[in-house]
Amino acid sequence: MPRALITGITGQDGLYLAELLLSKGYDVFGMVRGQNNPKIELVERTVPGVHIVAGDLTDLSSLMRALNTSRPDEVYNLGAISFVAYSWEQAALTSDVTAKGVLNILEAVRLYCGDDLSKVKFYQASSSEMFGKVQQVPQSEETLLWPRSPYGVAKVYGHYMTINYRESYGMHASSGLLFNHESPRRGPEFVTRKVSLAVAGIKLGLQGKIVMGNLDARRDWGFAGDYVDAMWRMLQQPEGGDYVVATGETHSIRDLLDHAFRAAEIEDWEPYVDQDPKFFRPAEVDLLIGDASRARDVLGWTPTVTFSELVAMMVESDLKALSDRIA
Ligand code: NDP
Ligand code: GDR
Repeated sequence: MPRALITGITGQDGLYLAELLLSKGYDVFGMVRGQNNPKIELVERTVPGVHIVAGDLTDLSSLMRALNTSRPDEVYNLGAISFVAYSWEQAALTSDVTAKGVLNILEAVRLYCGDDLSKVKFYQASSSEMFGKVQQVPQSEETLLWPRSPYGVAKVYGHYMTINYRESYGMHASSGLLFNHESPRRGPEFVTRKVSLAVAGIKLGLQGKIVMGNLDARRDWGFAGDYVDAMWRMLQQPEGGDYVVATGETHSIRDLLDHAFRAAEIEDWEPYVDQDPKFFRPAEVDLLIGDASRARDVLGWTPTVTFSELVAMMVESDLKALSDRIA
């Protein structure tokens, strides 16, 4: 039975990846930080069978302990401070976790492997945010990185450190340059879920309006369930590598609002949407659209959920959850 250790198990991707690996017969270990983390209950309920291990990406010895307990064949580093807007407010903490945390886990894996670095395959959750002020359209593995936030800068560090461990030590280390991916499990601070929750609330008469930031930014949005499959496929290759994972379609926040309100059968959304400068970012990433040809050709990966299906899935899920709550 293969064994996997996932950092960030309590997040959106951690849960989908754990489900996928369990379905493939893996013994799955999920690393959880903090004392009595309340999200342990979510993990136990959603993916029963996952073994919880304690650890924090800022604490190297805790990572060594997590590795010694789980004895993994594959390590998926999904843990991060991942909310871009928040990264300006806590830039140093973001750097400690999202940048230096990658070095800590790479170093822990290297020390754990000793003389046999082929023992563990490593996945780093890199991001389209690294393209920032994009230097090429669409963005591929070859596009120059130009991050626009402390989060983006931290991810660039983790990305190059992963490549460096592959090149320095011959480690099977892969970096997935994943574009935005969403689901009904997305945190409510991210724009898609903020919108799906608000639209459901407005439809049910629980909420009057939604207050947004920049409606002109464009993103390449896919379904998280598809994207964790790409992570797994990377680690099944004979060698580590870097792969863009994206749908190749881009939509504005306005398009997102259009689709979400339409999914709740509300045609004219303008009266329900306000804007507040507090949701605008000091530096914006205006346009993301990925070229995932390499993932398609080498990994045999393609997305299965369209943008409209994704938005409808999220609105329907929130409508159902909110209706159940008020019933
Ligand atoms: P989430 O924000 O949902 O999850 C982040 C996870 O990181 C949580 O489990 C969180 O734990 C954990 N974490 C935070 N701080 C630490 C720490 N100090 N030590 C260990 N774990 C920690 O993110 P997603 O699931 O959406 O994303 C997974 C990864 O992929 C992240 O690295 C993200 O940056 C990256 N990514 C995500 C994309 C997306 O569109 N979703 C696109 C590209 C990259 P806790 O619950 O305790 O806070
Ligand atoms: P992003 O996702 O920054 O792309 O990072 P987010 O959903 O937060 O923002 C997307 C775009 O929407 C605009 N926006 C708003 N965003 C939020 N959160 N709230 C609002 O009210 C709002 N109004 C407009 C933003 O300005 C932005 O342009 C996500 C995270 O998952 C990262 O961890 C990951 O690396 C990248 O996706 C790829």
